[in-house]
Amino acid sequence: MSAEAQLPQVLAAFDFGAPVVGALRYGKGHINDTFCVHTQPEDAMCRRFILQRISPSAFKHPDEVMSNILKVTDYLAQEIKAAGGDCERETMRVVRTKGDGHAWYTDSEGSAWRVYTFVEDTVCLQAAETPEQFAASGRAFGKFQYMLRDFPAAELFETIPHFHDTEDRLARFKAALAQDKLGRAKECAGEIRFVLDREEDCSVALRAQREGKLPLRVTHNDTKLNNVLMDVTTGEGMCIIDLDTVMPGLSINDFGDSIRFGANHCAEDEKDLSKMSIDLELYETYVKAFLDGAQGSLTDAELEYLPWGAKLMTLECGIRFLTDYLVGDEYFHITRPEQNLDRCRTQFKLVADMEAHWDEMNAIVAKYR
Ligand code: ADP
Ligand code: GN1
Ligand code: MG
Repeated sequence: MSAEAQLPQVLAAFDFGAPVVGALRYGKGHINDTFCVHTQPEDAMCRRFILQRISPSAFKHPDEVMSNILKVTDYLAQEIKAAGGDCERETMRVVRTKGDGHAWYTDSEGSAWRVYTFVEDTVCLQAAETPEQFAASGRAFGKFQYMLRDFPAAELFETIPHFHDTEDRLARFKAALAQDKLGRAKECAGEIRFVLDREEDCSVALRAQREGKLPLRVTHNDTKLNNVLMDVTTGEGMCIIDLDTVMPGLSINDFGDSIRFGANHCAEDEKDLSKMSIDLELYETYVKAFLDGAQGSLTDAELEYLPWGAKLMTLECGIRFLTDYLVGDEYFHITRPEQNLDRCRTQFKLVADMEAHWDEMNAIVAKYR
């Protein structure tokens, strides 16, 4: 059943505090089904909420996802309060169900739904319009990491096992390729070669972690620009959203995924690959901003491996898009055929361009160490 078809029972389940006047598809996420719900209190302005069906293909244990989110948002609220901030806007707030006050609702098909208050007076950008906006996102993600530096990581579930385990992503790609169940491999021989030529790279960060060089921290793991809401007045990163993958991870991956998505001028599914290249000025802007936000909490080794974070998150994401294309687009939402193949191609073009500018990427980080 479509998410829309479940809306009447789902909307009836949550305690919005006022009558619901409508719910419309919202946002550009690739994973969850997101709706914006409007309510009309009797004596106040219309209020908005974010309603989401948690993707069953991405998250096998929505109870564990919600347990993590409640713990992390409670913790952040305390940190924000202690720093004199506004916990209503600077972190997500979960809205409970009517009656039993659950943090999520399970529909008649077994899918889990949750509601957040809408963080108003913010914008969600698909691409930075100015370097300042990119810097603001970097400060916000760096600060997120800093605020969670003492969070007890053992309390968190691994919501998607092996999420940024690039070696495992490579193995799953090879399995999909061996099966080639839709006969699509012949359309992407160049992309397949690109991955196989970079097998060794897939182990670089994991080896550094195994050798004890890179520490495990509590990280966001999905630090795209569109996962931070910017304050419309100040332009600063107001609230980090999409907390489904907050779990133990590497700081270089949080840095790297932001670079992958934001330090270029190309949509993730652009067909014209000549538009894709690393913008080293934006890269430098983000390095500085992320480190400012992290307030000295990163080690020397983490700083040294930041460029690897950028390259590996881009390579890994391209491998994930390619794998999903080979198996028939089961994971990432698509709105047209071959969208996942196009997404893979932009990522690999970006990896190649990072390789061509590798010395500069390292030199920029060295300036801020
Ligand atoms: P996905 O996992 O599919 O990316 P997200 O949790 O990122 O889903 O949400 C999708 C979009 O919904 C975001 O890009 C943002 O535009 C919007 N959004 C999510 N949560 C909020 C919120 N609390 N307030 C305002 N907008 C939100
Ligand atoms: C997904 O959920 P969203 O759209 O913010 C994905 C990320 C990918 C990204 C690529 C849980 O992010 O890992 O990097 O698409 N999230 C999940 O755009 O798999
Ligand atoms: Mg998102």
